[in-house]
Formats: sequence, C-alpha cells, structure tokens
Amino acid sequence: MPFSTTVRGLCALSYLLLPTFTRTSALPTANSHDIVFEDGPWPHGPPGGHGGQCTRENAIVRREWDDMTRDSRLAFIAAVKCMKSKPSRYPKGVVPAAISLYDDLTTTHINGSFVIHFSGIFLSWHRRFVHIFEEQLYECGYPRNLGTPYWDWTRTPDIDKVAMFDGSDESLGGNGDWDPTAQAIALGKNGYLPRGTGGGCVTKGPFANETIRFGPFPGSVLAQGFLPEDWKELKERCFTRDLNPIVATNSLNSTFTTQLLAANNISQIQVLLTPPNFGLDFLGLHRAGHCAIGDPMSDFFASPQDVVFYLHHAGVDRMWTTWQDMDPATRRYAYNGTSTIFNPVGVTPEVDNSTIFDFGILAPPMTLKEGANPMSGMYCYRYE
Ligand SMILES: [Cu+2]
Repeated sequence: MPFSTTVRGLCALSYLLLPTFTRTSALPTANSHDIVFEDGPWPHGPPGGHGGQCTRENAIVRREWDDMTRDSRLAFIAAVKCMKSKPSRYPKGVVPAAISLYDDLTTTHINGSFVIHFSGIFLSWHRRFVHIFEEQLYECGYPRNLGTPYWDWTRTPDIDKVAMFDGSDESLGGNGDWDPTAQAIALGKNGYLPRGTGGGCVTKGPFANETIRFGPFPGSVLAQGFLPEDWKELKERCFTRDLNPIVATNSLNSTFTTQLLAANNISQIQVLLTPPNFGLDFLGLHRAGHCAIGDPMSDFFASPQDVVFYLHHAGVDRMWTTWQDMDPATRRYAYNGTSTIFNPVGVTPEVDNSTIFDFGILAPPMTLKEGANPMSGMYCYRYE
C-alpha cells in the first residue's frame, strides 16, 4: 500500500509524536497598538445584537445545510465570497499569504494551533471562532436572523454523492477532480486511511478554481511543536478536496453521535471528538469530519481554507451545546486540560472560568466563562 509522503497532521498524527516544546508566533492583536483600525477591530460594535436579552425567540437560528432554503444557501455563499474579496487587515508584509479578510481567519487559526487543539480551550475557542466568522457574514450582507449553517454528519454517509458537494450553484462546491496520483494516508502505527474519490482541484460549484495560500503543513510540523519560519509566506495552489466515503461511513454516523451525547464528563467528550489514540475505525467525530473532506480541510493548521470547516465546527459546537444543555448545572462550566496542546504538566495551568484566550487581530480576547453559554453574554444563537 503506497503511503502519502506529505501526510496531513490532523489525520496522520500519532499520539507518540508529542511535541516537547510549543510556541506561537507574535502577530499583532486586536488589543495591541500594532494595528489601528479607524472603526475598531469590528466596525459594528460588539457581537450578539440582542440588546442583552437573549430569548428563544430572538436567538439566531443555525440550521443544517440541507434544511436551509435555496435563497439562504445562496446568501451564505455570496457572503463567503464577499469575505474573500475584502482585503486582509494585516499591515502590508506582516502575513504575505493573507490577501483577504477570509485569509485573516485562517491566519489566526494557524497561529493558535498549538494552543487551541488537544487542550482545555479547544471547544470554547472554536465556538467563538465560528461566531467571528458569523459576524463577518453579517458584515457581508447575510441575513441577521440566519446563523452559520451546520453539518450534521449523520446525514452524509455517501459524502461524495450528497447535495452539499454536488457542485451545483447552491452547493459548497464539488469534490476535487480525480487525481490518479493521490495516495492513502499513513496513520503511523495505526494503519492507514484509504484515499478519497477526488484529490485534485475543485472545478465545479461556487468555490471552483479558487486559490489557497497557506500550507500544506506536513505532519512533522505537529510533531516538532512549532510552526515553520516561512508559514506566513504566500504559497499559492489550487483549492482541492478529496471526499472520502469510507471515512464518512465508518466514523461519521449516529453510533458516534449517540455515544458522544451519552458522555458523563467533558474529558470523555474531548476524547470522543478527537481521540489522541486512533485508527480508521475510531477517528473521532471532529477528526473524521476533517479527514472525510481531504486536503486542505484535513490540514491540522490550514483547514479553515475550506469553508466546510465552519459548518463542521458548528456541528461540533452543536454537539457540545446539546450536551451542556442536558445538565447545565454541572456541565456549563466543565473544562478539562490546560492552554497548551496535549496538556503537558507545568507549561500552562489547568483552565477554569477565568482562563483567557485570544483571536489575534480578529477580536478582543475573552474568558472561558464568557464563552460557556450560546444563549447569554456575547452569544445569542441556537441550533435547530
Ligand atoms: Cu482548529
């Protein structure tokens, strides 16, 4: 069985490849004086817009992609394209690969990768990240009563045959074209993932023939524990996908969602989403969603370059929200881990409500407590 030589971190990481040292690059932040915005980091004030009273009636409703109307889907696609047409907010030369505002979100994700994954802030950080994306959809004319669409994985076992990826004008774009040279992905000691049914450039649908600019990051970057010096440099290539029905059928099904929602504590949730020790039959829902789409979605660092990232992480957030809401008294502020990837002892403390995490130039830092409830504080959204 031939294995890919440039294995992607998220799908290919072996638990044994633990970084011993982590750091993130210093980039300007929303609170620093490195960047001065005429109208603040986000022009139209704090998120939410519900005037402090969030109710079931006035909450933003996030719907499954298939449950959205054609008009809503087209509005979403147009807003994403708008984000991709707005200029980056970084001063010239700071992040050469960040051409658009959409790229700024990817930059922030890459820059935070060793803090926001396999850690106690994974869920909270990605919840807010999707919310920042949602705020930018509104700035691009997306109707304010509609939320970020989510992906319910259990509806897409035949992932390369579903409407979401059929390449029509109201899809998220098609599969990548068949690339005969695409190879299986080695999982270290844990076997391999068979290749998907595409692998080449996406040439159909709304995001056809687009260019991506970050990565690919080989799995060794995760193992070494810090980003390569040149990660901010412009490396243009075509936007690809490699939809993988074997991963989708095996790992993105109701057996796993049921198991997740039956978890007794937050550490079980974290393990079931992204098990540190995994194989083809147990990828975890979070990892499997990335692997089922293929590069760049399967790239541990640069995955937000595929817009499906946001639907997938809304799907992850929906699971966490549902689980929290079943027993808010004990689950609302339940955390597990530190602010460092793989939670090494003595690097950063165990997180709690006062732990702060940040979003670079995108938005001000916030605490875990502020991000714990989708229906209060800065948030006012629900899943339907
Ligand atoms: Cu992430």
